[in-house]
Amino acid sequence: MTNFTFLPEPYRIKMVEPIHLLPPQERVEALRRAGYNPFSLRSSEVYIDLLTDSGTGAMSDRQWAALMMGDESYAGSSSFYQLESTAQELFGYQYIIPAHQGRGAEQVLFPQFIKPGQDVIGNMHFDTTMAHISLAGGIPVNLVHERAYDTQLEHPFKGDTDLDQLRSYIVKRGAENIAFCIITITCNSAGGQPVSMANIKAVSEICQEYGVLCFMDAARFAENAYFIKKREAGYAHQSIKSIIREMFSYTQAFTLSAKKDGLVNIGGLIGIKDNREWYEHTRSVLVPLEGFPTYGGMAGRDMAALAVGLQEVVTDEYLEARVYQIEYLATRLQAGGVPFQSPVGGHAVFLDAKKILPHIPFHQYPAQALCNEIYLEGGIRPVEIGSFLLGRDATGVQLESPLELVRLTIPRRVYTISHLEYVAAICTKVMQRASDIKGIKITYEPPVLRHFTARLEPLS
Ligand code: P70
Repeated sequence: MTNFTFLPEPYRIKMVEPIHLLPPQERVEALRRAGYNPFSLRSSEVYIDLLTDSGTGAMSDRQWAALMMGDESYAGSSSFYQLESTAQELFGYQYIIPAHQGRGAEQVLFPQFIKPGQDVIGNMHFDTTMAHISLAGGIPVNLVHERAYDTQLEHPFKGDTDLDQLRSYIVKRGAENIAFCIITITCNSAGGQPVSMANIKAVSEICQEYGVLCFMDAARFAENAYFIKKREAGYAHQSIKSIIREMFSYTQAFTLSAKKDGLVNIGGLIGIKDNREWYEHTRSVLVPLEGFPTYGGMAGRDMAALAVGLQEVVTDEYLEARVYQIEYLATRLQAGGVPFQSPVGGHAVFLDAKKILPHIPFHQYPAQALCNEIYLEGGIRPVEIGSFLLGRDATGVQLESPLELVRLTIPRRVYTISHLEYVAAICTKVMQRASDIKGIKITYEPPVLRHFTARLEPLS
């Protein structure tokens, strides 16, 4: 962990949204009603909501002002052209296509490239990305370096793809059986871990050598660029913008959930570097799925706010404060003896439930049990990233996740250091009674993406 001096948030509060902590007995009842699945809690039952950093951020006064200037024209909205030119300039891509959110972008782009039975390779696919690859008939394959699975191993870029594995996988499988490679920045499922520039470049070169297309899942592109600036030799004096330009120069297309580093509550983008044919085709697929190409599922005002968000997110001042909050929480958790994926990434601290609850086997969902205890202790809502999220194989057998993580996801510009102090104190208290915590079992589950709506019950 780096030594740091105290860094106050670079903003002040202009409007407040009250939050309330329910009394302990009401939290017990709320969790029971929610089927021991924090996704089913009402937000009014949550004191500090760390479920996700997606669409939960606070917009700036400049973004709210832009919202009022949104052009709601169905076709040719001036808000779209503002967004298009901002994104073209930022990413260095010729073609920008709006979508309602990241998975909207995925469902438009992916099926164009995937033939049934082909693989889609990458460092580590996020779960909606996996779902869209599978829906298009593809097979998602993760080739992240194995150090991502060791939560105590210090390495600056634990989101890197294993280059030896990448090469041997392409050779073994045959390039014709691979639809494309997609690099997820930052690597969410491994703990928001960044990918180095050297690795992005090398993945792109290997793909090029074998004729495999190389794309980016770019949800947290600015946080990734910040880590390159801070951790990778040769980038300390480069601007975030020029780092972003270089990162995207190595890929041919991207999907982007604007709900993260776009600093807006809803929105997404597809970027195509220079292939006119892909662009024309993508636009025609967009119309029935997401909408006309100058709105693609977004309101004019949301596109206007996103154009401003893309400018704010690339400032050093914003990114420094963003990453500082995560590091601050990590430092306080470390002081309380709570183990987590280290070093921390850009959007969350991922607690290591395997280490905290070694007595609970994966099929009793230790990370889900820990999420529930954190809610009961202090009204904080984390999310499970482990075997409960992973699900079952085709024969119905529960899969074992290599990592059992509890994600304390920090929304952008929403909470202050004092909220994070509280979060650390609550997690430390739960840690102290960890040996008394019991596993949990599923009582109802839907067949796909079960973690959103499943119901569970604590084991006695
Ligand atoms: C998250 C959310 C979304 C996401 C992502 C990457 C790398 C694409 C998408 C899809 C989803 C989530 C998870 C748990 C609780 C709530 C929400 N990630 N690629 O929090 O984008 O959501 O806009 O369709 O991380 O990590 P979109």
